[in-house]
Amino acid sequence: MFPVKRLLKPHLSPLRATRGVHSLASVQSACQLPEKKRQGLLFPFSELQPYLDRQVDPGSFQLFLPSVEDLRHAEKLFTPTAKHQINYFTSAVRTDHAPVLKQPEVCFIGRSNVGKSSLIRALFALSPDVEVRVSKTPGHTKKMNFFTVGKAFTLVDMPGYGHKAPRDFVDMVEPYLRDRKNLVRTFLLVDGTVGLQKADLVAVEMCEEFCLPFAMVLTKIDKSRQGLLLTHLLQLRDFVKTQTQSCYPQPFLVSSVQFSGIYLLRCFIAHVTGNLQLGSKLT
Ligand SMILES: Nc1nc2c(ncn2[C@@H]2O[C@H](COP(=O)(O)OP(=O)(O)OP(=O)(O)O)[C@@H](O)[C@H]2O)c(=O)[nH]1
Ligand SMILES: [Mg+2]
Repeated sequence: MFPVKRLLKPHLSPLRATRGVHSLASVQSACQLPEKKRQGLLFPFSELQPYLDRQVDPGSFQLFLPSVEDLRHAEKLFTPTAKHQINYFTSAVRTDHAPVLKQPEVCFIGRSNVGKSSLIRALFALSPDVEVRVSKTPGHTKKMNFFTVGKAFTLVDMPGYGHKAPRDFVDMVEPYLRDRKNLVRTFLLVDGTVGLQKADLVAVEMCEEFCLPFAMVLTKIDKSRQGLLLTHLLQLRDFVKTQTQSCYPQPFLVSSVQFSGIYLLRCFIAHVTGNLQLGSKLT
């Protein structure tokens, strides 16, 4: 097991300015909290489960259920070292300008302001000098931004669709989703305070049309009352079950502010990019 200091102060290149690491950025720090709080951060569904109707099977919300040890192993991928650097790589406005990379890639799409950049910033919180820009103003991210995680995988932050989104969202994102050979998983973010919206269906249709393996993520769960959040979660699960073919059946719950679900999502990314077998060490 890593000593706490090592996790809170990961090795950083001396050439890069270092900002502070969030106090909840690591599994180790979450594990120091009281049991209920820890469980809620590591496995956010546990907070909603007591409110679930007995008729509803909780299993469908816990299909991906790694151990805390798995979460710790996955976290190593998100912890920079001299040999394993995490960097902003480049931006592109067109797929044919996108870098040719061999590593498996994951991308984040969703409505403008849903919290894509904030989520990526939280995933990279152990590498705080990687700059991921977020804004209160919708339509902030106007390009596809590529981040490399050592030689393990690439992560792409996409511009949003909907209100004030770049006009060419479809022109930019559709060819990327259709043609990107190394894309192994698309994360489609849905705002947890409002649930699935009409505008989200465009993105769902794109993923379905190209038979992309994708997963839904409910964001900003710190902002919703638990009853409303559970309603949105159940709606989303039912939608995925009945209306999609290539979506992972379990929606993920995250708060990029409170760090709920961040460790679990890191683990899922490590797993789908082929870097982590559950129950064993990093591959
Ligand atoms: N309370 C709360 N606010 C959040 C969370 N995630 C994002 N936000 C806020 O939502 C706003 C939009 O966040 P961004 O991450 O920039 O959203 P985006 O999806 O990247 O937006 P575009 O780049 O415009 O497509 C910002 O004000 C964030 O602080 C969250 O988990 N909880
Ligand atoms: Mg953004």
